[in-house]
Amino acid sequence: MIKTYQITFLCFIILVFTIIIFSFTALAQDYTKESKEQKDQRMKWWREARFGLFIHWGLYAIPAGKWGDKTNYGEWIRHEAQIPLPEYKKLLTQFNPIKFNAKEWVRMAKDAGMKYIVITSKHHDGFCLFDSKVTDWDVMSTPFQRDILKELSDACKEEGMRLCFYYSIMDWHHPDYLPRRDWEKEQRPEGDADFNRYIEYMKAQLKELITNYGPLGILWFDGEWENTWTHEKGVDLYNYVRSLQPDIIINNRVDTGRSGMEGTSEPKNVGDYETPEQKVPATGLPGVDWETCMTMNNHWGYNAVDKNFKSTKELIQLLVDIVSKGGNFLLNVGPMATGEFPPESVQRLKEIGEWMKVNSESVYGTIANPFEKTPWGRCTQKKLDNGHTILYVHIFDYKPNDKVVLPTDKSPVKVWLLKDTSKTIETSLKKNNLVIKLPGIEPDPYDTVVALEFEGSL
Ligand code: FHN
Repeated sequence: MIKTYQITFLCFIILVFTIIIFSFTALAQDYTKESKEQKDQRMKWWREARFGLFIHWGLYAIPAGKWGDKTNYGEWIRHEAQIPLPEYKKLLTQFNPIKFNAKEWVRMAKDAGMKYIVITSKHHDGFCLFDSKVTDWDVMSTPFQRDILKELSDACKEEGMRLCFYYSIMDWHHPDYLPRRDWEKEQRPEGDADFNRYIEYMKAQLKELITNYGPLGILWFDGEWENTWTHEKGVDLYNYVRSLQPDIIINNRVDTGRSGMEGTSEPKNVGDYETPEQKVPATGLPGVDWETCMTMNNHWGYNAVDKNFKSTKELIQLLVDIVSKGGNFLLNVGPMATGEFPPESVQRLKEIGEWMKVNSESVYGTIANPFEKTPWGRCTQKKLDNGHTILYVHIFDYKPNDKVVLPTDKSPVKVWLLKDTSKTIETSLKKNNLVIKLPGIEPDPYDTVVALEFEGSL
């Protein structure tokens, strides 16, 4: 007669073996070999979202760009101002952003029409905005002593916002990271630095980030360009992160193939999407997923004297230009040391949100437009389940009662103005072109959108 305790022990052994087998399978799987359908499913929310908030925040917000007699620094201040590590570490005792309010940050992003937030969990200086058990170079060693990423994670969950983390491979603090900065080789000799041990440190932190704050939308890698990082290490890290959260999205900067600010990779490189920086590819990047990341002024990290902010009109037209070419827009804010967004950023996010309230359907879930040149603005398009296509005509410089010419010989089955559906809009076909006669309305100051529904594709 088998005793109860024997059955219990047998079940326990089976459970342990199951967990071990699953773990080895998950770790051994090569996620770069997934099918198109699997990737499409994983990328679905991202392709629908089109618009996200980038946040660069850390100790560098304290000097706010100023060191010595210079004021043009940003998040690279420790390297560019050649600040010895012991000097830079003094900033730790000054980090106390008492006005930080995660709910406020998430609300501002949501009200701006943004669907995901990418925040620097650790930038190149190695400082961690989260409570890491593998380093004291983190927010818990500051007077603030609150886990910023945990508070942000809770606020994102509450607001239905996708939380994503930026993580720098390059690390100017960790003793095992190589190479050292040229100017500090004497102050910080390599000693017994072991890059493979640094990779284990990175993996331990990535496990913390995915396990304690997830599920995450994106792991946004950066700092991948130094000679210690290789394609093989990139493939390994891609698979490691996917083994922890298989449906996570990872950008192309996990690997070594990024061509600088162009952000494009070679076919052999891994990463789920390309990352042009501070620029919009002239004709988009056909056939691949891509996201332009851009600052509002000239700095990623907060700089107190940089008032060169792009206007709301420029930012909205950038969003539309990027989306019209099939890309996502990741727009950056560099919060101040107080924990607040700069007022210029707050104002722009609010104004973008007012435009998105009326026009967001012409952004979300759209794909690259079918036309080459549209001098009066841009087009975005959306495929409907019934086989119809909605074309959104974005007129940047709307003149009431003017005409807009589209290079198509198709007639729409329905035409309407997003900002005022009561208006009747006349269209006519002339020499294989569709002419839209614009109603005499007060145009939107940034971008007036006319929607046209067609049967089939354009
Ligand atoms: O060096 C970083 C820089 O500080 C910033 O984080 C940008 C944002 O994409 N990425 C790197 C430069 O390509």
